[in-house]
Amino acid sequence: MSFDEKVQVLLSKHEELLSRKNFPIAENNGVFTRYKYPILTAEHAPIFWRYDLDEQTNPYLMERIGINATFNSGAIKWNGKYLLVVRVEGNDRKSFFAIAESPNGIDNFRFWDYPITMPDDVIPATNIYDMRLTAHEDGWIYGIFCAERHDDSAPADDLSSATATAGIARTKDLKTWYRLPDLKSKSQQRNVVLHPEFVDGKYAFYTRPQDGFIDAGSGGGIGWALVDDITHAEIKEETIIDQRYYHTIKEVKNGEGPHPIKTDKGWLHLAHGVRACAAGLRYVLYMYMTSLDDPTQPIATPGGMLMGPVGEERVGDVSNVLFTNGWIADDDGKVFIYYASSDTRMHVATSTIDRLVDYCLNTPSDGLTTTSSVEAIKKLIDKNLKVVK
Ligand code: BGC
Ligand code: BMA
Repeated sequence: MSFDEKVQVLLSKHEELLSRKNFPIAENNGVFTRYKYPILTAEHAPIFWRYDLDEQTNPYLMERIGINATFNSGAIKWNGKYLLVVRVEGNDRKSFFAIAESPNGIDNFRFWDYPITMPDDVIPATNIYDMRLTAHEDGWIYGIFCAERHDDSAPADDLSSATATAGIARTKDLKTWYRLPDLKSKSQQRNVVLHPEFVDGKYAFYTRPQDGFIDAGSGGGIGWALVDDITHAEIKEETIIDQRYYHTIKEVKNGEGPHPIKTDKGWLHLAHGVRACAAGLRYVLYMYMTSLDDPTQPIATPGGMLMGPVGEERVGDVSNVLFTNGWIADDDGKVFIYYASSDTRMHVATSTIDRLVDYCLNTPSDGLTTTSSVEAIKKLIDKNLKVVK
């Protein structure tokens, strides 16, 4: 095969993958529907990001820049298209952001030609990841993401200690991004999300205070903070609005997913919860709702997980992980939940606002003990036996 023919084979195989139709999986629990194929994998990265397509400089047609994973993506509906700001990770373990666009939200995701050039002028970071997108009522689209740096206060031979800070950037067109100073906070922060509306005339952030780079420690859960000036954002006071508890799916850590969706019954939240086990940390997705009048007040706390890793989702670079930082609600009430499995690939699940609100309002809360879980099941059995017997 000639060099040109080999290039054609590469391109046509890639096109086959990109244009593959996705299918809903028949079995579902009435709450959400999973889809057969992941919507983005490392193989979806454009051929021209990875191969040098010049026979003179790459006679073996080898991959020159390997892509390892495509995961934890922010999401936004933009000019009628479903856009993800994907966390792409190269073989060099550096993450960067790149936009992938789909006409229908469930398949045919294609990366824009270039990844995002995120200005690094404020305080350079070693790695950036997990962007939450917010089209704020101030007219800007914000991307809040984790900026990670080596912890220089660690002993000289410790090359693993790091710090996590919330990076802030904004854009009007998703192409040119302006970087603002990182969020100032007494503690380290990951999973910081900007609320879409002003609250008391201020910017409102969901936060996740943490004692160290990994340990949430005394940081009690998902927090909330009002900020006067987004161009010099600083957390002065932080209230915990969704707490962690012993022996729950969020015992070790939790974090806000994408920003909540406004519904007529309250703000609908999607988050992740983490517990530790012999296999390491297990990440699952869960939901809660807060009041429209006071977004710091929980009004529904369905117990347990909404989704946990199943099948091939369970295995990857960091196994046993589902993570989400993007969803899109269409005007007709359909919701596209974008989630990543095992820090490796992206998936979609669909639902509706009505179903998710119903799920939140009618799933029993976690009573925190076996006894109360059994009581909740018995209550349902009592009700059902009147119907089926
Ligand atoms: C990884 C993140 C991870 C964090 C904490 C970072 O170095 O890039 O994916 O969430 O460590 O484990
Ligand atoms: C975290 C997150 C994600 C990642 C997860 C599992 O702390 O912020 O980046 O998906 O760990 O590795």
